[in-house]
Order: sequence, then C-alpha cells, then structure tokens
Amino acid sequence: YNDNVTVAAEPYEFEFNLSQCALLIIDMQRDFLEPGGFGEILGNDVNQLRRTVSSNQKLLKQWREAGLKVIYTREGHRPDLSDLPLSKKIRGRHTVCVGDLGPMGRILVRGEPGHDIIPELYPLPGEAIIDKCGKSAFYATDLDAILRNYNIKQLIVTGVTTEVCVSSTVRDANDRGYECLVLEDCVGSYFPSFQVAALDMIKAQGGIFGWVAHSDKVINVLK
Ligand code: TIU
Repeated sequence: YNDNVTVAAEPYEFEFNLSQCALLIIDMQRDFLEPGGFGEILGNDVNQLRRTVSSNQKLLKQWREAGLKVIYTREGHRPDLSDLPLSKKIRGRHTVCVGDLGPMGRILVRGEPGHDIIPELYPLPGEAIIDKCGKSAFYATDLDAILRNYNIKQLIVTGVTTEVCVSSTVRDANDRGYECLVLEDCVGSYFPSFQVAALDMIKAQGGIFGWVAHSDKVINVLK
C-alpha cells in the first residue's frame, strides 16, 4: 500500500510516511498509573490516567498489525541513584521519595515492579525501551540515535502525563526536527485543566510544537 497517509488533525492535517513514523509510548508505568506508585505519592488521583489505557491498547494493536515501529519510554533511575539529581529527590518535601521503598518496590527505580510498563501495554520483544532519568525522552538517552538508525522522522506520541513528560518530549523532538502528532485520547493528565491546556499549547500558533488528533483518525488509515 501507499506509505504516505494523511489524517485529520489540529491545527491542520498531519501528513506522514508510515515507514518513517514510530509510535512513541511515554511512561505508561505502574508507578504513574497504579495505586501506591510515584504519581499517587505526589498527591495525584491515578484514576485520571486510566482512561488512556484502552485507547492505547486499541491503537497499539492496529499499529503492530501494520508492522510499524513501536518505541517505549520509562522514567526511572539506577538502583544506586547516581543519575538522580538531589533537586529531584527532595522536591515536594514528601515523606517518601524516588528510591524509597513503596508498595510496588523502590519508587521509580529500574528493575522494580512499579517502574515497569503496565501489563495491558507490555512491550513485545524487539520493541525498543528507552530508560530515562529526566522528563524529556531525549535527555541523557539514546533515543535520537535509535530514531536516526531507524530513519524515523515523525512520531505519533501517547502516554503520560500530557503536561509533563509528553510535553517535554514533544518540545524536545520538535527542536530536533521530528514532527509529532499527539493523540488526545491516548495521553493523560492527573489534572483535567492541564490536559486541555497542554494540548492547546502544542497545536496553537499553527502547530508550534506539533499536531493533535483523536486516535480513531490514525487507526482509520491503518486498516
Ligand atoms: N508528575 C507527573 O505528572 N509526571 C511525571 O512525573 N512524569 C511523567 O509525566 N512521566
């Protein structure tokens, strides 16, 4: 079939090439989406993020069936916490912080149960996982090198949270020349007003950081 497709999006249609586009699933980790994790420790209601799970599952199924690239990210740190800035460790003045023992193991530490991707969206062998210590998936990672090696120029972005790691990553990707389409039903925030504002900021000013669309628009071109 034709690799070049167009989907209705805001602020205008997103034109992309299927073989040069990856699905980037950001931080769909138990620590953010399940009770007892980092998200809840920060004072958030994890239920706000749960609605993104089924949308991501539906999209992922079609994307994989089309044989397209999937890349995952996880936010977390080395067990010795050598990549954890003190500023991040103490931020919030919480009684439990990154690296401490929680109900799903040590909070946001690589190899711990809470750090892993939720079972509903678990990566398949061969799907790259980027472990990152920052909010942007480009900071101190090999994501840019992997995208270049795969000849990926465009990203369909999903995951959590819309205004934190999704936004940081999309802004960074934009500066590096990647075009990003963010799927509104597949990204989530703990704060409903931030969900709206973060998506508005991406698509304002003629798509200053990228495009926004519903996942149905992408699924329709994959069938
Ligand atoms: N707290 C919050 O909204 N997000 C994060 O700390 N990390 C991600 O967004 N992945």
